[in-house]
Amino acid sequence: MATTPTSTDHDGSRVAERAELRWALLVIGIVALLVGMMVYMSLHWATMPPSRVETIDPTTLHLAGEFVEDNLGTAAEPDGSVTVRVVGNQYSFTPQCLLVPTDTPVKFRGTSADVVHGFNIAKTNVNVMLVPGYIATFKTKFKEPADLVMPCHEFCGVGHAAMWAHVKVIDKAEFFKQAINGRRLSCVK
Ligand SMILES: [Cu+2]
Repeated sequence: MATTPTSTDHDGSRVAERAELRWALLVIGIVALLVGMMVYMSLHWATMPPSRVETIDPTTLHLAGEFVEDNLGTAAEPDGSVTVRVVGNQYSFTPQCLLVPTDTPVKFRGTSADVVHGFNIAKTNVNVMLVPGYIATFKTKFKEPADLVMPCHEFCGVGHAAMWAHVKVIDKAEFFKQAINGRRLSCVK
């Protein structure tokens, strides 16, 4: 006995068609929203460049200015905060161990001497790119003493995987005992 399509089969395919259409519209909507966001952000950035861009000549970092070797590391500021200056180059960071206090506003200022490097301190929100020619800044606070690792997270060449440093967070009182007379501190041994 031959079977003929019943009206129920017909309804079923129409229901499926409608469901497919709904999902297709949803996907088109999401794609349109993302493209719209990209267009908006591109235009917004193109018409309003960042208000504060600090540039620096990456070829003379070691000769003069803020990033000469004996100015790198952690410095106590008169307002009680600290500034950490760091340089990335293929394939290490200088200093190799950053010393910072707990419970104190810390400002990182970093740059690169050659290619783009990543500045990331594990288990914290510190995450910024070191781009040659620009000074990257990042403000944060560390809650408790810790030994943290700081891997480069931007592929920077064949030695990238070996490019990382340490961050040692020590008690605030102990830190400021060491930081007298404007000394630049690090935990490099
Ligand atoms: Cu790297």
